[in-house]
Amino acid sequence: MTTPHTPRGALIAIEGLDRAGKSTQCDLLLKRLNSSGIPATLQKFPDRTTAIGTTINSYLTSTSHLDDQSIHLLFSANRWERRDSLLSTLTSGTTILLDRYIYSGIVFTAAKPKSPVQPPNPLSIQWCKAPDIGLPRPDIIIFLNITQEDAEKRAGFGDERYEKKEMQEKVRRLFEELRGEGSNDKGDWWVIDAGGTVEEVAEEVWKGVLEGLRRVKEGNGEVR
Ligand code: DGP
Ligand code: NA
Ligand code: NA
Repeated sequence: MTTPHTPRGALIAIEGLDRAGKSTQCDLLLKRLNSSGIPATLQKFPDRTTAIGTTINSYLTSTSHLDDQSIHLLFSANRWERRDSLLSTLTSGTTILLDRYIYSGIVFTAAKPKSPVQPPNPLSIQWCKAPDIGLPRPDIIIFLNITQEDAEKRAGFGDERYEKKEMQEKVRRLFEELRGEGSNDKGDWWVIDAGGTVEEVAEEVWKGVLEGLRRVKEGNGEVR
């Protein structure tokens, strides 16, 4: 007797600079997946609801200080503490949308000013990547691309620690660098112009997701 086989869910990461509209687009995409018969759920990172997330939140809102290395490891730990639940959700056939993931983890730390230290540099890309090794890899990465000018015009810009022009410019360059490494990462990057209306962006995101899912199915035929 064979057990009926549930195809696994897909892991879809949404990345971008601050104020690119990630959370809005995640909500819309979540609804669209579910109404299209693809059961899906949302996981936001950092997940500020856990004990580690509470520490991260007080760091981001600048009510506490932590050295660059410690906060980096806490951001990573915040993803690790969700790993089992991510994997079991995927196995049960539910697709997961990630509002930020390891790519933010890498670039936001690597963008920080480096202290003059002996190699190995503790803020190098290589160092930044290390603690996330072993976390589930996304099938699809959507990058919402917004200009610095547009980001600054959006409500709330500047509220949190990293929302400063110089930092965001470094983050932008580092994201470009990571995307350039594309073939090292199994997941395909879909770069979407996030300067349009909410509806226009949502349409482009949807097209990217459908095409991404099609490619994954072509690859292993497993995903829902
Ligand atoms: P958000 O809640 O999506 O606005 O993210 C809060 C801020 O934290 C945002 O500026 C991006 C940054 N961030 C997200 N994930 C990480 C991470 O893993 N490491 C670091 N250093 N920063 C992160
Ligand atoms: Na933010
Ligand atoms: Na957000």
